[in-house]
Amino acid sequence: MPYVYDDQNVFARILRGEIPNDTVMETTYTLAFNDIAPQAPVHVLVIPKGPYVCFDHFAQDASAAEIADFTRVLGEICRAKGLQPGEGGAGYRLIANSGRDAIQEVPHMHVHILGGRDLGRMLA
Ligand code: DGP
Repeated sequence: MPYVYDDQNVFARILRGEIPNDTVMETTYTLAFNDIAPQAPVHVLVIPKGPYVCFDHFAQDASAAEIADFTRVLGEICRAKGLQPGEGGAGYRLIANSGRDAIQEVPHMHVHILGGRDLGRMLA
């Protein structure tokens, strides 16, 4: 069944400038901003600007340029925050809640970057 995108979801409204956000990085295809209810010292949400409901939708339908840009932004933010394990940082966790069982709250594809503390063994 094809995905149906709800353009009234909160991240669509952020992308249209209807709701303010604390932007961390913006590129042609991607926006990153601080989570409104941070679960760690670093808690950034990275979203594609395109209308993708969840990770599966993005992985299927996004262009190679969108996917490459999104991935690059994830890495750049982790490095900019000093989390990069290969360069002396303590690491980080990326989470893409997708669908009902993952309790995806906002139906616009997003990846959480969490870091800055011991995140434990739980996934989220
Ligand atoms: P998820 O369960 O993966 O769909 O998480 C959605 C996240 O979005 C959650 O951590 C809270 C965050 N969030 C919800 N509304 C807003 C908002 O208006 N602004 C910002 N910055 N974050 C929001």
